[in-house]
Amino acid sequence: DSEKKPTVVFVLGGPGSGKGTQCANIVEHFGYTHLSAGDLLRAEIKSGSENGTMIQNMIKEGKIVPSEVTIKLLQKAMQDSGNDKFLIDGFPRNEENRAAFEAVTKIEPAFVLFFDCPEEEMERRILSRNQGREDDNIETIRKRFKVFLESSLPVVEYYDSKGKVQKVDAAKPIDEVFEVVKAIFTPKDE
Ligand code: UP5
Ligand code: MG
Repeated sequence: DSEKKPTVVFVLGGPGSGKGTQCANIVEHFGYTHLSAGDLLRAEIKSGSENGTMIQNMIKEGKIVPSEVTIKLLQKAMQDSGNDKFLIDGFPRNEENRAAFEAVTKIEPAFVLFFDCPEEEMERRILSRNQGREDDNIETIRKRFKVFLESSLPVVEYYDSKGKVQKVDAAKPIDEVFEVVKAIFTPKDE
């Protein structure tokens, strides 16, 4: 059809790599709407929806919520935003997420922003965050790391094989990471 498709950037990286932090910066400078799949799922738990308990249990175990649930939330948030440029943070987390999103929305990402960070640093950040997240305890953090390595990194590798990954060293201080991110989003002349 003739409807113009929105621009989507997938923002991926391990737990605590700084996805949410950097997305907030990108929104301020480049007019994107930030959609954190994890935030949308946590809001769904709070809303008391019928899926809430299932989502809560999966997040507590560091498991990946079924694609159809997450994709519905993302689609609704995209429609409600009125914008046509999105940072989708923390999704797709596995091959099935990726294929389902493409099949349902017919959207392919413009590129993938990948925050590369050593596990010790990510663990330190999460343990000092103190925002009351139910998955920010050492047992769940270990499970999240395992799922990231086994299921989510292959998605990054898939997009890398298509030349679509912009990899950023995320172990540096927040402002230094953003300098690199800013250059990626700044339109180049010719
Ligand atoms: N911080 C950030 N950058 C820093 C820097 N450069 N130097 C020093 N400190 C830095 O940052 C984490 C902390 O580190 C903050 O205190 C920050 O100030 C500091 P943040 O920006 O929050 O990192 P982020 O990568 O967003 O970490 P988050 O914990 O949100 O990542 P996860 O991927 O683990 O969490 P998410 O919310 O995406 O998913 C949670 C769970 O939801 C998943 O485990 C899964 O169970 C479920 N889920 C799905 O099932 N499907 C989905 O599609 C998405 C989620
Ligand atoms: Mg986050």
